[in-house]
Amino acid sequence: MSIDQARITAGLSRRNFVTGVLGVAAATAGTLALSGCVQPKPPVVPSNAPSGVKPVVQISVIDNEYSPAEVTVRPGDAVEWIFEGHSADHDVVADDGSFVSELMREGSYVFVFEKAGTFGYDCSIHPEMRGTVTVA
Ligand SMILES: [Cu+2]
Repeated sequence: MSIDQARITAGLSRRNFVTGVLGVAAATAGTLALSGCVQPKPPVVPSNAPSGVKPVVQISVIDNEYSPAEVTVRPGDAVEWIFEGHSADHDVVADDGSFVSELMREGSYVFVFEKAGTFGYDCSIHPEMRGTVTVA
């Protein structure tokens, strides 16, 4: 190996080292930023719907939104979320933990709302996915 080649090799490995350190620092900062605002997901609440129940409203869970995002039902009505996003798993997590689905890419989750009120929910992976079920 000539002296020039040795210098080039040393320069390259130093650059790789710096890039590596910066990469670790960026990854650490990213983890800290995430853990700062994302709450741990509450426990999954299995569907409380009797078999054969007919949902009054169906909400599509797609990448990356609930459609429609706002629905209104009556006490005792069943709401069904149909998972049909193709690029990511999603779930339905009530702000108060009263209904919480598994992370899914297909399938559905049905929940019967007995109590009146306004129930906000989001996706544990994509906090920008927001929805509201109003029971009145
Ligand atoms: Cu999601």
